[in-house]
Amino acid sequence: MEKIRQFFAQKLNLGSASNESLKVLETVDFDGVMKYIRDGCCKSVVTMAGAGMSTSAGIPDFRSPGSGLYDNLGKYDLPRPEAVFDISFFEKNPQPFFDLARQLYPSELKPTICHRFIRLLEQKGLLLRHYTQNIDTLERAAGVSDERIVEAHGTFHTSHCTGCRQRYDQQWMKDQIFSEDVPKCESCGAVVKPDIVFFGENLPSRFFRLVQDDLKKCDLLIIFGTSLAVQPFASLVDRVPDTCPRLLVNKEKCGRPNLLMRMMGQSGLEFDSSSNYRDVAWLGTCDDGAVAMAAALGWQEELRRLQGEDGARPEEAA
Ligand code: CNA
Repeated sequence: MEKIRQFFAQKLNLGSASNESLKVLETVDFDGVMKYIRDGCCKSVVTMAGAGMSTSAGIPDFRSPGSGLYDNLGKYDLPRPEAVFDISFFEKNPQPFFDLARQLYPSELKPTICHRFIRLLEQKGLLLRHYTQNIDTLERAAGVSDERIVEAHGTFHTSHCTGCRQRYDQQWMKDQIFSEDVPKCESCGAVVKPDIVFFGENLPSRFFRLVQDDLKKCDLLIIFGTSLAVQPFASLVDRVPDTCPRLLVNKEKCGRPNLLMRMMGQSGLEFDSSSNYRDVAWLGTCDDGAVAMAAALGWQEELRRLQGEDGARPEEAA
């Protein structure tokens, strides 16, 4: 009965009294979340990441005004900015995508301090899973283990021929991108496409396989550097238990659902609502946020040591 009351109270936004029993943070702010971690209240942290986590590695995001990709596609004469990542457009004309990839591919793939923080969460035994929309492989480069990462929008790590499905590795694709040609399969001559998810393609089966159980178990959700504008990824924030605190580390507050999302039953993040009992926004860069968290948790030295690493995973370095 209590559960039913709580469900309706939350849906109807009835206010703080009804949420009191769901509240696990002493204070609904950054310090409250840090205390929750320090007190050992969470063991299954899920992190969500977007392009903002990699901008300090020299990779622009999509939507930041001025520096974001969507503001800089004029010369490609596209029907709309998103077309460059649209599978039906790519099938007809892959050139703009590879031109853009050449421009964007960083000369050095160096993880940021925030990527190292994810590795540190794993080393501390707290990271249940890291869900990333990023395709830049920087989590791998930071040494986060494969089993902890879900690359929800695919990855540049591997590529496949669109004809015979032959697989190619990241170095092969990088060499092709810089050869200024559209990459073609060495066996059948068809276009080779990086294994990233274009608009109009399905997300990897690994995402759907893991998401259900992971989010049910999640006892702290940390969201880094995303506008939460792309579905179904953005809807993950709604799938954690009602008692799970949600910390956003981003340059701007986001996560409020639009009308369509509300109609689909999504509530999103509640920072400024009077009934908020668990959502915290830390506004600033992902790197500064990671450093602030490490300081609050007494992990600075370990984070500094990880940052000094070259990124090779122990098994690769051996
Ligand atoms: P987005 O919509 O461009 O949003 C980025 C968000 O990050 C915005 O809210 C920014 O304000 C914020 N932001 C930018 N820089 C920082 C920073 N240094 N610290 C904190 N916040 C910052 O990007 P999303 O990831 O939300 O959109 C999803 C798309 C973007 C996915 O499909 C990705 O594949 C795609 N993408 C990925 C990459 C990458 O792999 N690095 C780069 C560009 C786009």
